[in-house]
Amino acid sequence: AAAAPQTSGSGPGRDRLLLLGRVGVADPESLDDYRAHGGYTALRRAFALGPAGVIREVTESGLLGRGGAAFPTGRKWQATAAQPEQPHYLVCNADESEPGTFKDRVLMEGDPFALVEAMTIAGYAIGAHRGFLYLRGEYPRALRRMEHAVAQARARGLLGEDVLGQGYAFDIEIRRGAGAYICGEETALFNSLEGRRGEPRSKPPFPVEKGLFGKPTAANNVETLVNVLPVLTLGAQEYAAIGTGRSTGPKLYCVSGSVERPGVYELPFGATLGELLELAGVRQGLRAVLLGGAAGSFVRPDELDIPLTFEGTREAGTTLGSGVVMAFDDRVPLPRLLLRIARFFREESCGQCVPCRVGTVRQEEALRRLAERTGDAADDIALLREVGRAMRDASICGLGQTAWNAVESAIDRLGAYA
Ligand code: L3W
Ligand code: SF4
Repeated sequence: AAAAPQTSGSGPGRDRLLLLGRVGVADPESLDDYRAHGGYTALRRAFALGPAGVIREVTESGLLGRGGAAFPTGRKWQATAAQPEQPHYLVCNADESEPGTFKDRVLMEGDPFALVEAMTIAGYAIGAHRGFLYLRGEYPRALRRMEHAVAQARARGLLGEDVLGQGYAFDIEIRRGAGAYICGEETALFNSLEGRRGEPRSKPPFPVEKGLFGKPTAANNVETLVNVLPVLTLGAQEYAAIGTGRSTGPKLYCVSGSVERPGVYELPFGATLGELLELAGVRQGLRAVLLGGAAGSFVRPDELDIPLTFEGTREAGTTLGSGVVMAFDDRVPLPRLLLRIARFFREESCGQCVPCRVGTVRQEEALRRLAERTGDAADDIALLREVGRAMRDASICGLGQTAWNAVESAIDRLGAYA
């Protein structure tokens, strides 16, 4: 996976890359090169603003979480900072495991100091002195780069007892995941960090109140944190002018499948799906696009004018998720693809709650019968709907709640099995 060739276009945020600008340009192993390319100006501005000033900027920027759920980052930080209980923790969710995602990997491999700087700013804002980077186990190069960046920052006084001589103590611990998709769910991730089984906890209480080790915790995705750098260097107003009213700033997209140039693309919110696919070189015979990953939904080739914003995709009955865009041409057998998605959910269900544990098995069985034409198609589709509803309504966490999304959209929007 690599940062793909980008085009400029016109309008706010189109003239430069705010997230990928250093990827493939600055040496990811050189702190000096990072600084020569604008590194650590955001942290200096953060110290000048103070923690409350940083939270104000982030809130006014309109930054929404990039892990898939689009929660306002300023509100999360404010709620964590306001908790009287100590200590506070920062957790960076780098357990990027959604099928079709590789944007956080590109950021960590290509611009690791940016994440170190952004985590330091987040820690400062929420009043934390320890930050944990929970890194997907299957990302060895990202691990090496991040370990090197943390060590360099520590050696140069940019982490440790007295960051930048400002009297603020902050350090980062890197922990590797062990291959379980569910550990990307924030509370399962906390359990994993605490040495327990990686099973989601019921929410509320939300992590801002009781998170890692039961303490106030802000958990943010890698891309969310890296966005804080342009928020501070541009200022909230200039940042908020990029994108649309509700979805501000730049967004990374992981484009894969039947395209000429798969890779990570950066565009301001508001570009259309068709525009993105054109950049990636969509092939002839496009049959469907899976938006939002395995937990997302399929759209048809006649729906490419969907604006890529959180609200625009919602209005179109789909989701942006964390920015996965998988294109499929008419050579891809849809029933086999759906079966593969179902297998993923069945394998990755943690098994803690019945609707998901049993539902993901029943879903895969019905899809297998449909793919192999060994049952009654109408009965199996009715069963899928019933099981899907139960999973959506009664599962504890997002995995079970979304395990039927893609299949449902394939039946209703693409006419699979019709
Ligand atoms: C304080 C409240 N905090 C919510 C916080 C909550 C969490 C965030 C979002 O993710 C998404 C799904 C898929 N006071 C709060 C509050 N929060 N209310 O806001 O919360 P939530 O529960 O809406 O979502 P979530 O369970 O954290 C689910 C996406 O994740 N997904 C896959 C993601 C995969 C990747 C990847 O591989 N990189 O990101 C699968 O379901 O889009 O929308 O922090 O604590 N009142
Ligand atoms: Fe585990 Fe699935 Fe329940 Fe989530 S919904 S807690 S993955 S069994």
